[in-house]
Amino acid sequence: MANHFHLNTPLLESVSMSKRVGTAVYLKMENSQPSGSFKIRGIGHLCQQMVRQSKGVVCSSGGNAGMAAAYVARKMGVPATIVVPSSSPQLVVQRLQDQGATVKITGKVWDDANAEALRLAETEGLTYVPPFDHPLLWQGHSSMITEVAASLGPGVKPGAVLLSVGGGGLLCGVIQGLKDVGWTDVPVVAMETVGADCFNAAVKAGRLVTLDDITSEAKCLGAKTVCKKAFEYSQCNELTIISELVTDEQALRAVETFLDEERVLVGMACGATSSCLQRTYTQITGEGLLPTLLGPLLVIVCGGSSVDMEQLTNLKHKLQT
Ligand code: PLV
Repeated sequence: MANHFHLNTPLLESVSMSKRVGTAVYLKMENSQPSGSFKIRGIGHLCQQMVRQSKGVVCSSGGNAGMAAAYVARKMGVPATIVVPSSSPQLVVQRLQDQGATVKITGKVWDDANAEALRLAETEGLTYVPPFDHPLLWQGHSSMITEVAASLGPGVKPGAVLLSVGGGGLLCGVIQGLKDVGWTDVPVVAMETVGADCFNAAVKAGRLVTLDDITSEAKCLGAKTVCKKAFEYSQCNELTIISELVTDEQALRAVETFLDEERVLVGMACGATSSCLQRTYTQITGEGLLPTLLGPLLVIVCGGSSVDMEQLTNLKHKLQT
């Protein structure tokens, strides 16, 4: 068996975004991972440590963590049960089944599905694979920053990292990676959509906040409470984490722009991240987002399997963009 499941993904310079923003923009193409998103880095790492003797894994997911767990379990030869909420599109259920997983639909949002996954782990003796809240996941995700450092070469450091936040696992992994390569002074812009904004709510309140509901169409960002570690990082003086919100409409427009400019179809989570780059340099540095920019912008193109042309058309119709 290979010593890891993820790929070393390309770091591409986006000519269109660089031109619009007025500074170099680099895209870390996590959409090209075998399971369709960055999640395989952390989940692959966690499963390698925890799953060897297991009779099966159970993962609760908005979709993409489940895709990673199903892929890794198939490669390890263990059965996978993925619990998703009813808000996950049928497309995701189909893709999980295609990976050989048993899919269970429980509740309306991820938190409901997670309660069921924990119950199954207990009653069926399955290994629970969390989608975002575990140190092994963050350690696995951190490899994406080590790769970026190797791709950029010595002496080049990003001016900021742009990423999306669901439950906060990606944020924690990227921060760990920044620590590993000595880039803790690089600001992180943490993007969420309105209605899936548990990190922003926590930052504003100065404590963990549980949202009443997930009202955004960015279902894969739909955890009601961000993980404690992500919140702790937001309170840490040595790090600069800027929490930003965009509307679903803005995220969807960014998905379309990304398709036109980069010829890649991404989901709403990536749309939330890349919507930041619809702005100009002056807007980015002048509107309180970033004080100055001392290097290229690094965008984590997180990927995702919950989008196809039909889904995109449905979303456009729903949001009337
Ligand atoms: N999705 C998780 C959590 O959902 C999941 O179960 O798949 N980009 C994509 C494509 C994602 O799928 C996710 C999370 C994120 C970004 C955000 O990552 P996180 O949860 O580690 O902050 C509820």
